[in-house]
Amino acid sequence: MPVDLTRSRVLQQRAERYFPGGVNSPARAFRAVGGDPPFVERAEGAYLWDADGNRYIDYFGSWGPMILGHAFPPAVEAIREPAQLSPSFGASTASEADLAELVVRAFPSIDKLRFVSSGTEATMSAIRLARAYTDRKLVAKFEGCYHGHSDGLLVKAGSGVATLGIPGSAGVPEDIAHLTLALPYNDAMAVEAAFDAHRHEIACVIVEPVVGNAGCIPAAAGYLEALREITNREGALLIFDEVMTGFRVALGGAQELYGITPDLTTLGKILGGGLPCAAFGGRADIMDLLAPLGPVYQAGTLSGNPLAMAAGLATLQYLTEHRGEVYPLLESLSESLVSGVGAEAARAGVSITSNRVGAMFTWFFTAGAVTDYDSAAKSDTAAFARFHRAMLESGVWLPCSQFEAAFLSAAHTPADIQQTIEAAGSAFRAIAENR
Ligand code: HOZ
Repeated sequence: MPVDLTRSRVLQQRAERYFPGGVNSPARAFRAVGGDPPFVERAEGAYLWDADGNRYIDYFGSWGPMILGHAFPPAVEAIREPAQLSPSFGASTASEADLAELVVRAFPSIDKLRFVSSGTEATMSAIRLARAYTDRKLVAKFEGCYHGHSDGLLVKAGSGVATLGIPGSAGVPEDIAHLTLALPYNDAMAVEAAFDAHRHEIACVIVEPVVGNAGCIPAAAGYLEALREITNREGALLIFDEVMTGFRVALGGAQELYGITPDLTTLGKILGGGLPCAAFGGRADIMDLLAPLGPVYQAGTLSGNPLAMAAGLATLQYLTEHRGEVYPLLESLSESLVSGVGAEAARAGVSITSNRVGAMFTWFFTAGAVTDYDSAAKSDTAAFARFHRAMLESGVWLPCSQFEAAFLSAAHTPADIQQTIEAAGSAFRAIAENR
């Protein structure tokens, strides 16, 4: 019985009158999977309800932030008071240092940080700092990694850029794009070769230490260590973009999980507990180049916004105090889900490859190992689209692209996992029968 999306369809048509594609961020449009995107009315715990009253088990979690589930009561409660006291002052509040304290405690590589409102701001500011610190121009990034939509970082980017098959972006001048070197992920030799070819020109290497924006792709053993060693040796900065992985794969992100100390880190998503908040931070000698102490300019009216600080604080406080329960729970639920769905695919004779690090994961519709963007791009995206639609029909909402990681929250229950595995079994059988 197809899920009724009548009201969502009307809302989408109305939205298209005002917004290009009817969306305020292209990853939300269902272009890669087809059909109408449900319009969300409310969410609680692991569930979303759309405008037609359909309920879904949510596996995209607002693209990452909702690690404790939607409408996490302490976060909802925490924003009440600052909302009444006025949601923005454009002046400093004590809550900024309160949140910073928790960030610095979780990320020992961060001496100082600055709050911004989005991951895009965080990464573009980190790059500017790296260029100023090293007095070099080039930036090395990896194919399929997505670091927000600033000009220089869209080169061979993942996320919506990969989903929509846009080769970079129109409107980015060649003079800017050629300052970015896009290298294959998980290939340390390619990084060595780039430094050989551009001696003393590469300011930084920016990496998602677990890729989430080409689907979930873990770093191979020794790869992040190699990036650390090469950048140290070559006098370039290593930037970990932990907008997705921060507070997710471990409280202290991928750098805690793998024991690597980057020079700069970008954070977002979970950091704001669902409100617009991100940050970049790292060694004090680099961060102190920022205005007003130093010559690198960066600013934002809503940076350190009191509501975002309050929601972030409630979320990070809970994660810090309950890390011993939350992360093992996320690990075991995610393991059951990913292996259960994998077993259903095998039973139905559908080839998939499951990648997972903690509570971020992807089922790639390809038989081969997925270790970089090229291997991810071998996925049968039409089969993924069929899978996505079938899962939605069964009340399970996955990210609407093969090239976006799925996320699980601490609010998901074993019953949700079981329902999802059963839904996947039916979806795989339908795909197999149609073949
Ligand atoms: N950058 C997000 C996915 N990787 C997309 C966010 C959105 O479209 O809401």
